[in-house]
Amino acid sequence: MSSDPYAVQRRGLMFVLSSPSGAGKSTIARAILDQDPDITMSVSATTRPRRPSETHGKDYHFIDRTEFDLMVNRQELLEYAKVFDNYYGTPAAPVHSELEAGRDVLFDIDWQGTQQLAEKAREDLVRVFILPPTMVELEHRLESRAQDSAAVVAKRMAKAADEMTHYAEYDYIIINRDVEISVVQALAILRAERLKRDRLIGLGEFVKGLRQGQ
Ligand SMILES: Nc1nc2c(ncn2[C@@H]2O[C@H](COP(=O)(O)OP(=O)(O)OP(=O)(O)O)[C@@H](O)[C@H]2O)c(=O)[nH]1
Ligand SMILES: [Mg+2]
Repeated sequence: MSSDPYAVQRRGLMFVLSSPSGAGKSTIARAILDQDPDITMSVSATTRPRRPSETHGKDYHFIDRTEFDLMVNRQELLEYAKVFDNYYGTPAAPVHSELEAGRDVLFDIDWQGTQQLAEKAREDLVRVFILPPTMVELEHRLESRAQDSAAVVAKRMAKAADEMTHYAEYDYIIINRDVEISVVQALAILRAERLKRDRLIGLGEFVKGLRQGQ
């Protein structure tokens, strides 16, 4: 942070991406992290088994149900929900330290978690919902991932239609026809939201300084 007494600083924001399974949320999230240095990923805790492609502590903190319940009881989670038979939750401490340092945090969480964050921190929250262009496209994407069994793909397809009904609880909608365009759109939302007057700290003093010729 600057030592300039009139410097304008900023509260960090919570940037949430949600979508039905396979709409491209994880790809967009990764691109945002690659292209913007001021946002970090919130690493969730989950009881879901780790996939071979995943790293503990990077993709998720893979924990068992007992540990998960302990975190809930100790109120260490900012939100949590059951998604597809497993529990997922956001550890609160890293989020708070990032926000306090004026950095933004990216969340890949479902609509249930987003509702809980909205109750706790509405003014710091920016909610983006990603929709697939068509259901046929969504099914193709789920099948081509090939990291889940056919039964799991079928279950996720069935749930996608339900999940999509929550679009109205979000601030922004991206229809992911072309992932490159979607990334540009997500970054545009992020960068515009950073400039919101309400997030800026010390603005009154800054303008006062300007008016005094500084
Ligand atoms: N509420 C909540 N949801 C989470 C959290 N972490 C992940 N999720 C959601 O749980 C769902 C399943 O995530 P995963 O098991 O990683 O599966 P995936 O293959 O990435 O599935 P999709 O991202 O839905 O395509 C996704 O919708 C995630 O957004 C969390 O901490 N809280
Ligand atoms: Mg995902």
